[in-house]
Amino acid sequence: MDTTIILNQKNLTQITDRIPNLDYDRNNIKPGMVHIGVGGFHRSHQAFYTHELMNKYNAPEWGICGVGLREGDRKIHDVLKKQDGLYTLIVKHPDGKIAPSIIGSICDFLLGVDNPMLVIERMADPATKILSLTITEGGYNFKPSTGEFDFENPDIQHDLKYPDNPKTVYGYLTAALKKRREAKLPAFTIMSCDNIQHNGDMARKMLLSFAKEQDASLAGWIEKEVCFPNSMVDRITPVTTQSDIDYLAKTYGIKDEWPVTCEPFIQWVIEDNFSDGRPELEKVGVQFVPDVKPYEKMKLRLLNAGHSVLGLLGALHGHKTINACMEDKTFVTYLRTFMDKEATPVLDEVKGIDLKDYKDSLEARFANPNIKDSVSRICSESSAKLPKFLIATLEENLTAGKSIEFATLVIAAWCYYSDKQSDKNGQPLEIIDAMSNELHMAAAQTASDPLAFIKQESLFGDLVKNQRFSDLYTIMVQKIYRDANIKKYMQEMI
Ligand code: CS2
Repeated sequence: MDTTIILNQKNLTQITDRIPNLDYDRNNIKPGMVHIGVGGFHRSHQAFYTHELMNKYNAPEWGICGVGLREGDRKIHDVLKKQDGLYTLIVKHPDGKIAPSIIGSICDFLLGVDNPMLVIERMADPATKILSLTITEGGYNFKPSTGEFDFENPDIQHDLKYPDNPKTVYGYLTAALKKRREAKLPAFTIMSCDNIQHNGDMARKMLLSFAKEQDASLAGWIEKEVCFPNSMVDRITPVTTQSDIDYLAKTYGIKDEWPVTCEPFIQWVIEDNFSDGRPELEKVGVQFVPDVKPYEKMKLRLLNAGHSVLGLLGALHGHKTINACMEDKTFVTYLRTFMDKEATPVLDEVKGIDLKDYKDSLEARFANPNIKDSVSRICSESSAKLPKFLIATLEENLTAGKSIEFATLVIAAWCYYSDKQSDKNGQPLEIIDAMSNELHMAAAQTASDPLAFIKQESLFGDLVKNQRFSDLYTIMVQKIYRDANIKKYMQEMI
C-alpha cells in the first residue's frame, strides 16, 4: 500500500475501502456499560458482540467506557485514546483465511490511576447500567484454598482507609454504588466475564465481604439491589504480536498500534439477571439461560484445563505454541485421554450439548495453525488458574476414587518448570505469575523434600495429606527431576 492511514474516527470513511467498517454513527453512542480490564479478550468478545449489535440493530445507548485501574493499563489507554477507541479485530481461520474488521463499540476510556474520582463519577452516572469485569482469575482477591476474601492485601487495607481514593476494583465499586444509592439511582449490574466458576456469585461474595467491612448499611443495599449474573465466556485470543501490527500496515495500509487477533469461534452464555436493563445481545448470538453453571464447569474443566495441560507439558518439552502441541501425536492423545478419563466423569450434564462433539471441537480449535497461541500465555498466572481449572477436577476424582494420574503429571511438570525455569533442553522458561517467588521457592526445595511444591496450602489446601495423591506425585516428580524428558512419561501413560 502506498499510503498508510492512521486508524481514528476522522479517517474512518477512507478506511472503509480497505477493511470492513462500521455501519453506525459513533457520535450518538452513550456509554451504558463501564468495563474494567480492557485486555485482548474483552476486545475480541464483549466489545465485538456489542459492536455487532450496534452494526445490525440500533443500540447507541450501549457503548462501552473502558477503565484501567492500574499503571500497567496506561499503554492501552493511550493507544485507544489516540485511535478514538477504534481498533482492528483480526479473525484467523484454520484454513488460512484472515478477516479483519474495525470495531467501534468502545466510546471512551478512563484511567483510574490518573483520576479516581472521574472513574467513580462515570460509574455512578445514570447512563451506566452495567459494570462489566475482566480482571483475570487472580483479580478477585480471594484466597484460593479457602475461597474467602483476602483482607491482608495492602491495597485492600488502603481502600478501607481511603474510600475516596481507591486502588482496587472493590474500592471503586463501593464508592460508585454509594453515590448511586445517595442519588436514589438504581444499582448497576455487575457482570463478571472472567474464567471463574460461578463468576457472578464470586464477584458478589467478594464485594459484599469488602463492603460489610467498609459500610454495613451499603452492603445491605448492594445485597438487595445489585444483580451479578454468572456467565461462561469463550474466544481464544492470543497475545498481539508485532507481526500482526505489520500485517495490517503492509496488507491494508492501516496503522493500528494495538489490534487484537482471535479465532472464529465465539460463545457467551449468561444468566438473564440484570439490575437496570441490558442490551439485546441475544440478537447477535449470546445465549441467555436461567442457570449457566453446567456450561461454566464444562468450559473451565475441558477448554481451560486442556490449555493448561498442553501449555505446561508443552513448555517443558520445548513446544512454543498450542498448535505446535497439537501437531504432536503424543500431546493430542494425552489431552484427549485427560479429557475423557479425568475431566468428563466429574462434569454435569449440559442440556443440548454432546460432550464428545464439544471435545472434538476443542481439539480442532487448539489445532488452528494460524492462532499461534503461545504456551507462555497459557502458563502465565497458573497459580490463579490451576486451582479452578485442574486441581478441582483432581480433588473430585480423589473423592470418587477415580483416575488422577493425568492431572498429577501436569502438577509435577509445573513444579519442575517453577524450579528450573527451563525446558528439557535447558532453554529458559519465564514464570509470569503473581506468585512467582513463592512458586520458585517451594519448587526449589523438591530435591530435599519431594512434596515441597504441593505443600503450598494456598494452592493445594491439604491435598498433600492425601496418601494416594502424594505417593503418585512423588513418583512423578522424581521421574521428571531425573530426566526432564516429559514426552517419554506422557507416552508411558497413553
Ligand atoms: C486460557 C484462556 O488463560 C488461559 O489459560 O485457557 O485465556 C482461554 O484461551 C480463554 O478462556 C478462551 O475462551
